[in-house]
Amino acid sequence: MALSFNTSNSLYDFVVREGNGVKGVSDLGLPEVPDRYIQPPEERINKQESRTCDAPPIDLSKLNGLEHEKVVDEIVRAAETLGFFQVVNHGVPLELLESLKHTAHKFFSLPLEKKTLYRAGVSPAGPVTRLATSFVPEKEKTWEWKDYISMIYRSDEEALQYWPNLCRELVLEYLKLSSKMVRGIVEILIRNLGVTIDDSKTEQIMGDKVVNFNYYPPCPNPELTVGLGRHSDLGTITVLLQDEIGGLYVKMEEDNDAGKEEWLLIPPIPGALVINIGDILQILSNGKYKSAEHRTTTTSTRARVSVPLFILPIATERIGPFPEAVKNVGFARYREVLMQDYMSKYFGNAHEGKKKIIDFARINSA
Ligand SMILES: O=C(O)CCC(=O)C(=O)O
Repeated sequence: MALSFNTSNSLYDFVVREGNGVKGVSDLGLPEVPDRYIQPPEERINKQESRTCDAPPIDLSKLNGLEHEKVVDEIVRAAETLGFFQVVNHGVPLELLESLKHTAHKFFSLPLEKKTLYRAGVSPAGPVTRLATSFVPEKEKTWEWKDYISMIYRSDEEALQYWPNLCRELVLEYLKLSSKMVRGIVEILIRNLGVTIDDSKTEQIMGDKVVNFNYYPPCPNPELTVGLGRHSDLGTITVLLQDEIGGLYVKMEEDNDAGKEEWLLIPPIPGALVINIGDILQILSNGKYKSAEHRTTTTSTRARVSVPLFILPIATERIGPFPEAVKNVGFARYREVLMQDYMSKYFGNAHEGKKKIIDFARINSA
């Protein structure tokens, strides 16, 4: 098909309005990406200048044995420093993880008319499924090389009715089988703040769940584009399943001696899940835990998939630092915000880094 995208409107129509997404662009086999995908030099990812994170994965099975305290320390320390860690022996069967990746590929290979049933604002399921491209294409100067579908979990019945046929049972099974691990990690982190955790508090912190299938199709110019721009995650924690291609880079809190940003590659480890701290847990912990900025590369040869599971408080919760976490520091770094308002801020902005978003809750003098 000879498509030339002479105007930004024609590209917008093809990618966003007609729902072809960036996969549609990739399938055209263009020799170069359209200008709209070319990142400014400072946002391009220099793989050569980045190091690989060499932290070994944390073995969660050891939480049940003599090394319990050591594993707790490893989790807490990772949350306080990089804000990212990997876990193995997490209780989710490896075949299930393989099926999720395989099914994500299958979903994005569906014919357009089948996929677009799940488009934001089109699906009869309203906000329960959301097929989209980039992050907020209406607002972004430069688009991300990524399509995704979000599946928002409110009940099994709703998921079974509205999520894509192809994956609804599998994703529900994943939610069920990962819930013990998720709860265990969140409880360890909350208890370490000196907060006594009961069922209602747990629900307050992790009442909502969203699973995405992210799809990064092959890209003719990986050096000029990003799969996902710099952002931190919104919620309490995220559990990320990545495939063997990899491409996830995390920003270290401190710049290097030359005053330059340092990005670490989180390498794919067979069978592991990546855990990262979200903005809300940074706020609840009064800044003790870090929600790190991260972003992803694109690749020229194969499509990459990843499956994040976002754990977040329900929209009506008021979120502010736990009094115990304030006491530890002596003052509050964040004010209380309504989760719904924080979400509106988050989804109303392009991926331009964490500061712009979390400053919404920051107390200026802190
Ligand atoms: O694809 C990845 O490795 C990261 C995904 C991610 O950060 C996100 O979906 O927010």
